[in-house]
Amino acid sequence: MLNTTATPTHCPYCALQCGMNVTPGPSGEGPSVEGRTEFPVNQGALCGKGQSAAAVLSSRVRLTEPLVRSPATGRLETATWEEALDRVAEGLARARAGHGADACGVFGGGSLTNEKAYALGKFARIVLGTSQIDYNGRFCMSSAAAAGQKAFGLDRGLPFPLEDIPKTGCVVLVGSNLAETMPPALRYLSELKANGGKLIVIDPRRTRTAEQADLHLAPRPGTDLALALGMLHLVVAEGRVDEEYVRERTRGWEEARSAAMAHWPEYVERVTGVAVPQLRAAVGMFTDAEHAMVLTARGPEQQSKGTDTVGAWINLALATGRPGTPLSGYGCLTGQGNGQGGREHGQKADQLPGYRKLTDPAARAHVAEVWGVDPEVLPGPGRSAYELLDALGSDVRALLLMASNPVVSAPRAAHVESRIRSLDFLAVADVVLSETAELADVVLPVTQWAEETGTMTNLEGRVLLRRRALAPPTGVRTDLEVLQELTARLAPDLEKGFPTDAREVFDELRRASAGGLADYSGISYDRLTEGEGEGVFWPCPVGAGGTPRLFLDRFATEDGRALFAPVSHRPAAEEPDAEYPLYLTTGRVVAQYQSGAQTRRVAELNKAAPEAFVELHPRLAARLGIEQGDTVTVTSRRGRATAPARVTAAIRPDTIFMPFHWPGAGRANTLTNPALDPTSRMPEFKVCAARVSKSSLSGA
Ligand SMILES: Nc1nc2c(c(=O)[nH]1)N[C@H]1C(S)=C(S)[C@@H](COP(=O)(O)OP(=O)(O)OC[C@H]3O[C@@H](n4cnc5c(=O)[nH]c(N)nc54)[C@H](O)[C@@H]3O)O[C@H]1N2
Ligand SMILES: Nc1nc2c(c(=O)[nH]1)N[C@H]1C(S)=C(S)[C@@H](COP(=O)(O)OP(=O)(O)OC[C@H]3O[C@@H](n4cnc5c(=O)[nH]c(N)nc54)[C@H](O)[C@@H]3O)O[C@H]1N2
Ligand code: SF4
Ligand SMILES: [Mo]
Repeated sequence: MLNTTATPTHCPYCALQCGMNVTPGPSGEGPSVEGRTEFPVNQGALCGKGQSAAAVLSSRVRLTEPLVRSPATGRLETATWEEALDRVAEGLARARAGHGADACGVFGGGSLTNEKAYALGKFARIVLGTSQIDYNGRFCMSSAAAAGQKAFGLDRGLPFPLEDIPKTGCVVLVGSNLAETMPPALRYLSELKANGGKLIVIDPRRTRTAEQADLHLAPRPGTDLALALGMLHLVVAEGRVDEEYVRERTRGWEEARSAAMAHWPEYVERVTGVAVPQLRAAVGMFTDAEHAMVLTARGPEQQSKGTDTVGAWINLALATGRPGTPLSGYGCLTGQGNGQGGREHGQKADQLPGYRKLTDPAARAHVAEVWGVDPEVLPGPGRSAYELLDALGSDVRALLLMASNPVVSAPRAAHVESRIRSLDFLAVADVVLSETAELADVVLPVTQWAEETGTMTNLEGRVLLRRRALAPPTGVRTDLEVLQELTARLAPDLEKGFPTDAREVFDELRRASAGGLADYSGISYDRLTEGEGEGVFWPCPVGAGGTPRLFLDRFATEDGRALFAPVSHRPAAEEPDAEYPLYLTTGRVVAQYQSGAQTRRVAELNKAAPEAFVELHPRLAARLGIEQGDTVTVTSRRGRATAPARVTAAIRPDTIFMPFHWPGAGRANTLTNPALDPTSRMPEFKVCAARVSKSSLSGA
C-alpha cells in the first residue's frame, strides 16, 4: 500500500530537477504536486510545467495497454503484454538473424533515470550485441560535453553548485533563455544583480532572460565563435590576461592566443553584427570582476561548430584565470531531466558506464567483469544519433526506442520520419502515443516518474533520488521490466543481469562506474535519502563525501592543467543567400517541453502555448507585407512549414525564430539543417538559411 501523505520527489521535466511533493488524491481526483521548500535548488518554486505535471499521470491522456500493429488492418490495436513483448523480441531477432547484430538499433533519452540509461546500454551491448545505440542527448549538450572534456579532462555541466552564481561578480550567459527554460533558476541571476554583480546575455533575440541583463549582445546566429575570439583579442590587447594562472594551470596558450589575435574587433563586428564598443563594454565588465563565470546553453552549442565555439568561450575563461578558482569558471546549463546522468552510463554510442570509453581496453575489461561477460563480446563504438536515424531502413532494420520523439525533435524531420517508416520493425516504449509511437509496430506503455523510483543527476552533477509516490495504473510496466522481459526472450542466460528493482540496478551501476570519471561508487540509496534529500555530487568514490566544486586543486587532465583550444571562426554550414536570405533559429517557449509529447496533453499549458509561431522583426514584416497573426510560410532547403507570424522588435531583422514543440504544418524541424559538428556530431539546430512569405491561405 502506498501512503496518502506527500512523498518528496522531483519534477519529470528539465535538468533543474526541482524538488516537489506528490500527494495521491482522494478517490476520483488526481494526485497533486507542490514545490518542496527544503530542496535547495528551487526552494519551493516550480514553473507551470512542474506545477501541472500531475495531469500527465491521469489515464485519460496516457497509454495503459500495449499496442500492436495488426497485419490485417494495418492499425495499432490493443494487445496483451505477452503478445507485445513476443512481437518485439521477434522483430529484433529477425533483424539480427537476417542482417547481423548491427541491424538492431537502440535510441535512448536524457529523461531516463540513471538506472534505465545504464540498463539500456547494457541491453544493447550484451543482449543484442549491437554497436548501434545512441540517444537524444546528442542533440542537446554534446558540443559542450566534448569541449569540456578536451579542456578539463572531464565533463560535468556545472563544475560548481548554482548557489555560487549570486556570489560571483559577472556572469556571461551565452545562448540560454533560462527565464523560459528554467524559470526558478532566474532567482540566482536576480540575487547576483542584487549583490551588485553584472549579467551579460548573448542571444540574437531580446528574450525575457536578456531583459534582465546589464548588457545584451545580439549577434547573428552562428557567430558566437567569432564573438568569443574577439573578446579574447581585446583581453590580450588590453593586458587583462591572468599570466600567472595561464602559466601555472594551463597548456596551449600560445596557439590559442595567436588564433584569437587574428580576430580583430572590426572583423568581429562585421561577422557578428555586434559593434566594437559593445564588445569592449562586455570585456570591461567581465575582466573588472574579481570573480566571473561563463555559462553556455543551446545557443552556441547546437551549431556545426559547437565544440570549437564552446572551446572559444572556455579560452576566454581560462585566459582570465576563472576555471577552478572560487566562485568562478565555465559551465554548461544541461537541459533534460537526466541530461547529465544520461550521458555518463553507457547509452552513448562510444561509451561504457562511469563515462568510460568503449575503445579503452581497461574500461572494457572492468565493465565486462561487472557484467559477467568476456570483454571480446562488447561491440565497438556505433553511430551518433542523427547518423543512426539516417541509417534506419538501410543498415539498421529494427529499432527499439525509449524516451525520445524524433519525428518532432530530430533535424530534417521529414527525412527522419521517412527513414523511420522504412524500418522492418519499430518498438517504442513511452507513456503517451507520441508522433513517433504512432509509427511503431509495437508500443509499450510504461510507468512515469512519480510511479517508479530511480536516480537523476541534475545540471549541477547532483545525484538525486526521485522517489515513487503513487501506484501505477494497471496495465503499465516499468522500462526496467521491459528490458528484463526482452532479455528473457532473447538471451535467457542473461536475464539475471537485468533486475527490475532500481536500487539493485543502481548498486551494479556503482560498481561499473567505480574508478571511472563519473564515479558513483560511494553514492547509495541510503545516502540519497538522508537529511532533506539534497543529493550527492559526483565524483564520489567509496568513502568520499561528494564533490560540489571541481578543479579547485587541479583539472582532471593527465598533468592537471587545463587545455586551451586553438580555434578560429568559420561560417555556419548554410549561410543566407539570394534564395534563402534569412537566418532561421529555433528553441523553446516556457509552457511546452521538447517535442511536446507530454506537455501538449496538458490543457493549461496548451492554452498558454497552443501552436507554433514565427517570430520576425517589424522591418522585415513590413518589407514582406506581413502583419501580426498572418499565416506565413517558412521555406528552407529541407522543406516548408507554416505558422502564424509574431511580429516583435525583440529579434534581429535578419533572423526569424521558431519554437520546435509541435508536429505537422508548424514543425520547425522540417526546416532545420542536419549538418553535424565534426567532434560532437551535434546537428546545427540553431542556424540555417530560410525565406519567409505571407502564406496564400492567410486570412482565408
Ligand atoms: N519550457 C521549456 N524548458 C526547457 C525545455 C523545453 O523544451 N521547454 N527543454 C529543456 C532542455 S532539454 C534544454 S536543452 C534546455 C534548453 O535551454 P535553452 O538553451 O535556454 O533553450 P533554447 O530556447 O533552445 O535556446 C536558448 C537561446 O538560444 C538563442 N540562440 C539561437 N541561436 C543562437 C546563436 O547562434 N547564438 C546564441 N548565443 N544564442 C542563440 C535563442 O534565441 C534562445 O533564446 O531547456 C530545458 N528546459
Ligand atoms: N529545432 C530544434 N530541435 C531540437 C532542439 C532545438 O533547440 N531546436 N533541441 C534538441 C534537444 S536539446 C533535445 S533534448 C531534444 C529533445 O527531444 P526528444 O528527444 O523528442 O525529447 P522529448 O520530447 O522529451 O521526448 C521524450 C519522449 O519520451 C517519453 N518519456 C518520458 N519519460 C520517459 C521514460 O521514463 N521512459 C520512456 N520509455 N519514455 C519516456 C515522453 O513521453 C516523450 O514522448 O530535441 C532536440 N530538438
Ligand atoms: S524548472 Fe524544470 S524542474 Fe523545475 S518545475 Fe519547471 S520543468 Fe520542472
Ligand atoms: Mo536538451
